[in-house]
Order: sequence, then structure tokens, then C-alpha cells
Amino acid sequence: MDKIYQSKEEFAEQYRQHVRALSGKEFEDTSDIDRFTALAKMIAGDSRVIAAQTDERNRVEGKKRVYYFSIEFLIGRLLDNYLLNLGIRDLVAEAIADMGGDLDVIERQEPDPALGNGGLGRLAACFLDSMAHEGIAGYGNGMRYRYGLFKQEIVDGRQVEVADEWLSKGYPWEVKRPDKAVRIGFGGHVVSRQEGDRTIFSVEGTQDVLAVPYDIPIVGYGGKTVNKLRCWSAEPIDEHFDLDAFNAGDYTGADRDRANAEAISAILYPNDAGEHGRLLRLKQEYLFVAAGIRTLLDTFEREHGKAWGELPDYVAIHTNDTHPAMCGPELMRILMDEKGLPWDEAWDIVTRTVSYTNHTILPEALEKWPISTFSSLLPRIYQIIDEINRRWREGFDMSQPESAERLRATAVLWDGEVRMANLSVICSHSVNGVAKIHSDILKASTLKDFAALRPEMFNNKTNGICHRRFFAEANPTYAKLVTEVIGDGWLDDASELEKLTAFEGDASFLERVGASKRANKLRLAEYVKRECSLVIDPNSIFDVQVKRFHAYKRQLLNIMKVMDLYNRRLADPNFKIQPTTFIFSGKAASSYTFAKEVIRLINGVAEVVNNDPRVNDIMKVCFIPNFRVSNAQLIYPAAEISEQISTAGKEASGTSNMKLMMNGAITLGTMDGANIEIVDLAGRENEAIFGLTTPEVEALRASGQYFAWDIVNSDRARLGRIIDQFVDGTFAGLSGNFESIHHELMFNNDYDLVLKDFHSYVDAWESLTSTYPDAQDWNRRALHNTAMSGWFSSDRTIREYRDEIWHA
Ligand code: AZC
Repeated sequence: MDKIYQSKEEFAEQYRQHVRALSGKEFEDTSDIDRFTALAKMIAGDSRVIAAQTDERNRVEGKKRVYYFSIEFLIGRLLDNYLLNLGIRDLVAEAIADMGGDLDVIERQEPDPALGNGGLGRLAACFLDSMAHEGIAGYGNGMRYRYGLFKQEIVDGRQVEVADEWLSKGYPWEVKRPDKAVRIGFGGHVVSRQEGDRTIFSVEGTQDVLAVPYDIPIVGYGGKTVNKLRCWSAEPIDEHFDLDAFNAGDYTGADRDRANAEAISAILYPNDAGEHGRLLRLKQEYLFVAAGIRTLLDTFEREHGKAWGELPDYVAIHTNDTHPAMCGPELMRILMDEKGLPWDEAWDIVTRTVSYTNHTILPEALEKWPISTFSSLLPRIYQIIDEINRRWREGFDMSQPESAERLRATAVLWDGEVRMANLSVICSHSVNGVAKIHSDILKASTLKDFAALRPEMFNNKTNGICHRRFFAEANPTYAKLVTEVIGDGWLDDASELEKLTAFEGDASFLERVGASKRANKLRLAEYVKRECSLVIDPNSIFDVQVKRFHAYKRQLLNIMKVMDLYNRRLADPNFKIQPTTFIFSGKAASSYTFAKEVIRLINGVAEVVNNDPRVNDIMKVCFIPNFRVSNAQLIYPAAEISEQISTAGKEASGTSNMKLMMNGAITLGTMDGANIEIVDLAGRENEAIFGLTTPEVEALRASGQYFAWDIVNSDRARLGRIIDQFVDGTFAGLSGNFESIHHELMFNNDYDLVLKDFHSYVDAWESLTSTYPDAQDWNRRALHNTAMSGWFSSDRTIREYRDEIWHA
């Protein structure tokens, strides 16, 4: 690897200069935030030099460019990651120590931009890292929200949402590019004129805003490729500052244009799946799509002129879920209305350029917009969608018995709504799911009519994670141990982790694996003490469930297990429980009442259990507030049990399962999402699998023979007791009872089959934890999980996208 700094001294001299230029002070007299800002600006500057070289190389080689459109990029802190990717982390840490500073402290000053909700946004960020590592000319195209996902505080056990002001101290990685701003029109009406035999459409009377890009460098491991993430912010076209209004004391009115425009990029909608339909959200979707399409066409035109027919050879547009579904129609609009191409030619270009990933089968998460809203906000785009829909219907062979049903299922416009998933499929040449089972379910059910018509476009790309961030960077003690025995080639090629299997019989190595886990548990225990004023025991098992709160993810099942263990222990002091700390973390969408009640329940149970001296030496419940990339990096390395307990068939893939596996946690899970591939890789004997399978869930639902009451009545002693405790005050001390949870299970008949899987889950937990005292074997399984996890590197995933979808 060519390094940008050859020695500590060279780095230190440059760094001192940057600190001086920024703060007007000597390094020794600066604050931590100044030290961080100067260092990040310096590394960002170095990265942009490499970015220019990368760009030039791409141009000379005529590389295909991949544009990854995603309304979320949950990038996390960048400094440590970039130092690692540039191969200078140790050098910089030592240089700063010599200067009397501490790199760790400096790194903790960095804001953790929460520009995403959960799995989907983090996946997009991992893909940026891997595209740069693989030398792909890959660019992120997203939104620069002024407020990221809300900050979660816990007050009396309840989630309270607070605005996340991540930009308040500046963001040194980004550069604003006003020269690349794009004018975006909303509203207005479509007009047409005749030019020879061609009808030309345009929109008049629009209300325009300016989409202004901010670029963030994306540094690939190895330091050879630096790509970029472009995030769009909305601003007014002209500054219409109303001085009269201002002088009359109407300060808000004076700046109304700015406020209206900026509202578009003000906040990230806090829904990871479900509730949508807000006008502002539709504006966001169009803004980042239209601005991104403009950018990529400008670049293409600069490099290849007006050879639009060659666009699919040089450009791939990937749409991450349905939020960028307007990529197809917007590209059609420009190719026809501005570049003068006829429909058929433009359509051929669009469908050879665009591809689509689906991330969920939950029907409530498949975006739909009322036609009335859509057509008045985006009249020309709507017109094009209408024509796409008309041609789709026209192309239907109506002679088959299933045709009518198939048409209903695949139409873009139906029942007064624009169906974004169908639009995404029809505009694309490839549709993929994110784990084997998910891709199968898409074909067999969610998108089955498309799959019947066009089987060749469906494929699977099992998700991956950036192993450099979530292993090398998050878990330095373990990473060091690994490098000691297999070298550091695994950073570049994660499949090399498999070499670790040779050490599964090495007792002294396994002991060191255990010691590194312990160090990580201590580190997390300190964090928990600071953040939650709770003392947890590093000798206990760390049992971890960290992810968004959602009914199908069944955090409820997990906390019911804790209630059950607690009850049984109180009833019988001889009942043996392996000492365990039950760790939860995650946010619930602000409008998702049930999920928020589960958070409140966990904290209610924690309050009782953690203050009961009868069980305190064996159990603690810990809810870590405000889950985000930065604290996730402390949690994964400390975990010993990875809770992946969704109702089978519901979790598209999951990615925390992969991060936890890589860090040596054993999966306690259902056969769902990528858990299935974890079992395939590491062997069922090295995980703990329980519960109904997807076909069993389907059969049970179809039978109509599931009755929650029967399950509870057949186990009054344990389940019945828990059900009563939701409402009898046992856990109500902090903030009251949990009637809605009781209601969901007993009166809504337990849609997510929590009661059904309860016994097999608790049995699996007991049997897994009973093996914990055999530390050597536990550590062997942990090591085996790490060794087999390399396949889950997003480098592998990205190579599959490159070879099978983008052909880049
Ligand atoms: C998530 C899926 O729920 C999760 O299983 C998957 O691992 C992840 O995407 C990445 O593919 N889906 C979402 O976050 N979905 C939305 C609409 O936000």
C-alpha cells in the first residue's frame, strides 16, 4: 500500500500546520473538537487528491460508472475508518501520542450522522466502502438531511424523541458544490407543442427549488480508490428576503422562501418500514432522484457526448428500495423532452440502465402514493408513469385464465394509487432480494406475477457488512489476535478468515480469544455505566438484541423470556440460570405505538429485575439508549449470544446477525433471513436454532387453527403468569401496566406467533447457556463463527452486484 505519510514526523508537521491554520493556536492549546476538525479536514483534503487521480483513471479507462441511489446512507464516523483504509492508523495514533494528544479522544468528537433508519441505510454505507475497495467507479446519491434520525432518550422507561443536530459543530468531511446545483420543478401543468411530427412536452408554472450537492469522499481500503457520496440539500432559487416584512418585525415571514425550500431536506422520515404518504417525503424522493440523474447525464455527456444509446454501457443506476423509483420516469423525461429521443429508444435505454433491490415483504412498507397527490406535485412524471402503465397493460396477453389477476397485481396505477414497487420492477432489468429465502419469497409470493412473466430478471444478492468497520475497527483486540496467526490479508480478502479454523483445537489460542471477548465486555460495561448508570457483570453472558423495534423482530419474545426466568427463579431458588446480562438497544418509529410499548416494557422489567437482590447476581436487563453506528461498534464485539428471533419469513435478511457472528457471537435464531445462510456456513451445531419455519408459519396461518388463548391455557403456570403480569402491576412501577401488549397477544390473536414460539425459544436459550461453563468449547464455537463469516463481507456482495447486475 502506498501511504500518504511516510513517517510520524512528516504527518505531525502537516497536522500541526492544519491545526494552526484552523484555530490560530498551537496544537497544545487547542480543544478536542478543534483537533478533530483539523485532522478530518486534512484527511478529507488528502482524500480528494486521491479522488482526482481515481477520476482521471476512470476516465482514461472508460470505466462504467455505478450510481447507487438511496434515500438513506448511515455512514457512521469516518475518521478511524479512513485512517485504517489509508493504512496510517497506527502511525497517526503514535504521532498524536508523541504530541501529547490521544487519537481515541479526538475520534470521539466526530458526529455520527444518522442519515438512515437501520439496515437499509447501513447497507448502502457498507456498499460505498466495498465499491471503493473493489475499485468500482461507484457513487452514492442521497439526501443531506439537516436533522438525521431522532436522538432517543429514555424517560421513565419511555422513548422520547429529540432532534438530532448533527451539523451544529460543522461537518469537516463535506464540501458544498454550489456550481453543481440543479433546479428542480414541482407542480405546474404540462404543455405540448408540435415540432414536425414530434410532440414536445414541458411543464409550465412550476415552483422551483435548488438542489445543492455536498460531497463526502469515500476512501477505499488500500488507499488507491476514493469515490464520493453526493448528498442533496434543498435551497431557494433566489434569495427573496423581504426587508419590509423584516423591518415590520415579521422575521419568519421575511425568510419564508428559504424556510419553505429548506423544509424539503430538513428531516429524515423515521420509518424503517411502514407509514408513509407525506407530501414532503415525495418531494424528497423526486429531489434527490432528479438532481442525481442530472449529474450523471452531465458526466456522461462530458465523456461520451450525445451517444445516449450507449448510456447502459457506461452507466448503471441502482435503486435501493422503492424510494428512488422515479429514476426510470425521470430518465425517460429527460431523454424524450430534452434530448429528443422517441419513447421506444428512451425506454430501451432506461430498462437496460436501471436495477432495483427490494428490502422487505411487509405489505405496509411497499410505497404507494395517491394519484391525486402525485399528479399535482409531478404532472409530467405522472404522465410518463401513466404511459408506462398503459403500455404495460397493452402488452398483456389477455387470453390466459390468470391474466386478469396478473394484470391487477402488476399494474403501476391501481385503485387511485401509484404503486412504487411495481414501477421499480417494470423500469428495471434486474430485481433482487437480500438473502436466499427473501429472494425466494419475492418470486413465490410478493412479486410472483412479475416472476412468472419475467423469471430471468429475478436474482438474489445476500447482504454483506463492511468487515473492516465492524470487525477490524470495532474489535481491535480480536483483530490483532487474528492478524497474529493468519496475517493481515483478511482485511483485503475476508475469505482468508477461514484460515482460523486451523486454530479451533489450539487451547491456548482459544483462551486468548476468550480474553479478548472479556476485554470487549469490560469496555461495554464501562460505557453502560457511563450512559445508563447501571453496573453489569463482565463475567455474565452478554446476550444481545440490537436492531430497530418492530413487532416481527419480536423483542417482545426476548423480554418475555427474561420475565419467565425471573418468575421461575423466584418460585424456586434452586432453578439454575447461567448468569446473564440481557442487552437491548434500538429505536422505534415515532408513530409506532406498539414498538414503543415494547421498549417501555423492557425498561419496566429492567427496573424490577435490576433492583431485586434475589436475582441480582444472576440477571440484569440493560436497555442502551440511542442505538447508532458508533455505539453499535462497542456492542457487537462484546456480544456472546446474538438474538435473531424474527417470525420466520419476515426478516428479509438482517445484517446485525452477520456483524455479531463475525465478532464471535453464537446465533440464537429462527430459520429466517440470512440466519439460514449463517447456519449453512457455520453448521447448525454451532448455533442455536428454534421455532417455526417459514412453511410452518404459512401452514399455521392458512389453517386458521391458531388460537393464542389455547397456548396460554395449556401453560397457565409460566405463560399464563407472564400474560397476567402485563396488567397486574408487577412491572408497572416505572410507568404503568402494559394493556396494549396484553391486548395484542390475547385479543389480536398474537399475529407474530410470539406465544407459539415461546417454549422452543426458552428451551433453546437454556440449552445454549448451559454449555457456557465449558469455556474452551464456547470459545471454539465463537472462533468457528468468525472463521466462517468472511463470506458475509460486503466486498463479496458488491462483487456479485458488479458481475451479475451492473456488469461494471
Ligand atoms: C431492511 C430489512 O428489514 C432487513 O432485513 C435487511 O437486512 C435490510 O433492510 C438491508 O437489506 N429493510 C429496511 O430497512 N426497509 C426499509 C423500507 O427501510
